[in-house]
Amino acid sequence: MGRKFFVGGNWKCNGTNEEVKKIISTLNAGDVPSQDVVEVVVSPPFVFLPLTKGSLRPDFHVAAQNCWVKKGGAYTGEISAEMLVNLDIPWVILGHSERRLILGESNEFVGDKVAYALSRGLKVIACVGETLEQRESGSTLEVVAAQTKAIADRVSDWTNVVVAYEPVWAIGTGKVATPAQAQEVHAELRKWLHANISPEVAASTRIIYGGSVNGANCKELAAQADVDGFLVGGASLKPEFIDIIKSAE
Ligand code: G2H
Repeated sequence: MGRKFFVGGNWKCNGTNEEVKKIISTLNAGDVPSQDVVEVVVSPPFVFLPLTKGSLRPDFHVAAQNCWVKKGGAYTGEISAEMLVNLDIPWVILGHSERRLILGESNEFVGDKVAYALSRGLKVIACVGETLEQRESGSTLEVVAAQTKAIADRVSDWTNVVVAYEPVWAIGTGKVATPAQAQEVHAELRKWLHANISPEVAASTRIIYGGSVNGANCKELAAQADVDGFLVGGASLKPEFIDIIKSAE
């Protein structure tokens, strides 16, 4: 079964109004493969969602970087899945390691968020990945399996889920996983989906790689059999994001 290449741009907590307009105009002018070949989603900070949604080319889509775990209400500082749906934002990134590690989001909490967001009709980029310590102690697969299981325990329909494998030691460090390291974990994750969910979900779910992806290293990573795209941080703020999108071809 063909899995359409997916490229996400995670702008994280960056940008001014002027800078966001500039990024959008660069994206709008970019010559990229058609939507039949690649699905592109960019994720600005919440405050820039309406601006981005309103001025971004129609073949690119928009994601929020997080949302609340249940229906909105008295949760100061949170943004609900309902609000994103109301603004016609189709995607949300959940379980990014910066939220897991800095804000203490547990596997179970991320699983609950993924299930709730899907139940409201959002599509989810669900992030998993091990720290350097976990890799060095040989527990990479155990860690990503536990993170994925917490989602699988709460989700039965995987149609609207993209899994982003982001080794924490490769995030924003310039230390990208080698194509072989990425392929190894992606293949193991797909095996896990096959054994624990279904052969169909394993074959159709996109597993994308994130962690210091740039215009220079994307081609070789994209050539790996189980790498179905990227979640790009730093380089998604720069014109080279267009080159990364082109690695879909
Ligand atoms: C990983 C990635 C985007 P960067 O967090 O999600 O960021 O490409 O800057 O390592």
